[in-house]
Amino acid sequence: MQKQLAHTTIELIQGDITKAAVDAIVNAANKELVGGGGVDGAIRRAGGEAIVQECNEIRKRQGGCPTGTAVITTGGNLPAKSVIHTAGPVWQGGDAGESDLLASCYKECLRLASENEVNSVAFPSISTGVYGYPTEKAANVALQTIRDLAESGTKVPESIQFVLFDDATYNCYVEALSEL
Ligand code: AR6
Repeated sequence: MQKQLAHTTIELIQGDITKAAVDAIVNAANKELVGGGGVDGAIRRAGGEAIVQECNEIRKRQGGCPTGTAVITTGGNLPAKSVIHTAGPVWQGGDAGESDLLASCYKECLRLASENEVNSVAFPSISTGVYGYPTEKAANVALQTIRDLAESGTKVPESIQFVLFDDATYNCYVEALSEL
């Protein structure tokens, strides 16, 4: 499924983000930038040591990647040239600023994308795995944040994909995009 928002096409795909042939893929990382499971583990395995090394250098230089912010590294052996790592919020019931922090992840990733001449970017469903953010709510935050940016005239990549791993997640994003 896809939808045009101003100059940006949003496309929903079911699959494995490590295979995405785009300028940059986004990693649902942690604020320490140490490898984890889920999509983070898959990206580090497929991308190789160059990604791990750059994350280690960033951690030494600036201490990591606070929740709601993002950093960019090489894509190593991935088809994507770069990986944008962002740390999503851990779901704590919804009253701990989770939605603003999740929106900030999408904004910061897209800001880094623009600064680095990224014309096509692929996102996973940030925070909805280990971090427990309800997928339906997260899909609305993700898509509404991108729509607001695209329609405000902020420079955003021409192509934004969501590469969603499982049926339930894909279906939540289809529903949210249909209602956008
Ligand atoms: N391609 C696309 N999506 C994937 C893939 C893949 N190869 N593998 C898993 N997903 P999660 P979080 C989906 O847990 O909730 C890590 O340990 C998965 O099904 O990866 O932000 C980090 O190091 C789910 O829909 O990320 C952090 O410590 C979505 O990606 C922590 O987990 C996000 O699930 C971050 O947790």
